[in-house]
Amino acid sequence: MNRSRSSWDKKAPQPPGTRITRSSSSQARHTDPAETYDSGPGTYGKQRKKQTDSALAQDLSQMSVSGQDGLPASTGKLSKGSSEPAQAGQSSGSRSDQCSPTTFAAKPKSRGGLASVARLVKLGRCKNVVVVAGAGISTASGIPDFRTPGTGLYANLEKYNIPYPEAIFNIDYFSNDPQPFFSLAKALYPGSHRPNYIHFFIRMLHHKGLLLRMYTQNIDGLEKVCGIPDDKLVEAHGSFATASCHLCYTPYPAAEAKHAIMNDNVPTCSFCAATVKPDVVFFGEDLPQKYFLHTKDFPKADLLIIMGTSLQIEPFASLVNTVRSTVPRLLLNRHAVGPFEKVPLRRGDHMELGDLEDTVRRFAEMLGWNDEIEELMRSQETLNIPALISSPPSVSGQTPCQSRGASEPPGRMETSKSRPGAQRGASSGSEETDSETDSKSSVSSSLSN
Ligand code: CNA
Repeated sequence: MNRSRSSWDKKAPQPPGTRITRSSSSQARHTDPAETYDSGPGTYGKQRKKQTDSALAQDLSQMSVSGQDGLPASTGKLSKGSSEPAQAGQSSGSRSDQCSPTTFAAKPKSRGGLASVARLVKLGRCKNVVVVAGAGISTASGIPDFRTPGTGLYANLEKYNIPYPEAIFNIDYFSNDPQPFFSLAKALYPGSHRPNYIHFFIRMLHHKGLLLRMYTQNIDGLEKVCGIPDDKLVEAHGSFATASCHLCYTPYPAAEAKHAIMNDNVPTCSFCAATVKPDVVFFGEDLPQKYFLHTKDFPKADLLIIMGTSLQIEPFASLVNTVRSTVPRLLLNRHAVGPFEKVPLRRGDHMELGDLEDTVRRFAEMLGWNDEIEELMRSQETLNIPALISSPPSVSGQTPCQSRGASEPPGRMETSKSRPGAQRGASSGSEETDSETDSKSSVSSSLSN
């Protein structure tokens, strides 16, 4: 039985109840052994901090206050296909925005949104970074996304003989005819693609001890291949790493499921004989339990980076509205999506539009991380790509008919027809922290660029 959209809304986190101050979030900082080679905030002395703080104050004075709490409690609808490229609020992304750590502190006026966020990171104001990602982070690895016109999977589905694009991930459709999904799965199974610069940038966030969690919609497994540890990763739409019966959820050896699918056979459940599928979440299915970590993570986040997603799939898309209203949100994508389609942008919202790999590379250069990322990539080049398929059914940690949200409130995957109220109560808090002041300042930069 499917739960309705509104039932999910009721289960949505209430950020004010879990508000944390900047100091408490600092205490919650995650550490990593690799932090010993951290080239981040520690390299900036008091004098530089003073300089940059005065630049923040300057930004603040230039800020257009009309952006303050500009979003109505309930944001506009984002229906399928409505995410046309938005121009307003777009930062230039021009090469002139490229700044070395030294230059952007000296020339604050030339900063774009990307540089403003880079500066916050370098100032040590972002220690609980949450990354929200979609198929756009893997197109540079040669995996098509869903919705990019021309190259996206939805534009190339004739060969699957399905009535509408989403049918390929519709559980009822699959129940009736699994072949379209199995044909697609053959192309998507992990093992033949390599993580790209964007994946390694996220891994570097972890190395620096700044990654609170990455929430990915991707099912390609490239986050794990590039070394983002399991406890830092939420694969919200599942993965090919495990498999189970689509009806009774009896686990099935993933390697056997892969073998059958790759050889055009249909794996069947040993318990009820229904079709087995990889544990990729379909429309109408519950999201994995781990997804509910978001109720703790998002209120704790001090920077949200959204990359390579059209924010069209619920409930995932609404996560971006559950950070505190003063937390900077950075969208890196080809075009504006979700709340970034609104004009004016919310205070603290930045977007850098253009090719994602190019943007992330510039971001890494601003942070002074580029060499380390390239070194990391080089060191992994010679490694074999793990297939990430586990054979024993017990690896999934799931039990039949229990795994998919029997006790916890399920989040079921839906294509976004309407956008639930943004910032449910998130702006009601009255405390203002240092990081909130930064957030205003960086918005000013965004609006004025
Ligand atoms: P989507 O709806 O196709 O959106 C992708 C977004 O990324 C779009 O806004 C694109 O404009 C943008 N984009 C793509 N390439 C680039 C680029 N090079 N530079 C900048 N922006 C780019 O996909 P979503 O992730 O939003 O949708 C969620 C679906 C997609 C999930 O359920 C996934 O399972 C599913 N999916 C995953 C993969 C994968 O695992 N790699 C591939 C295809 C689809």
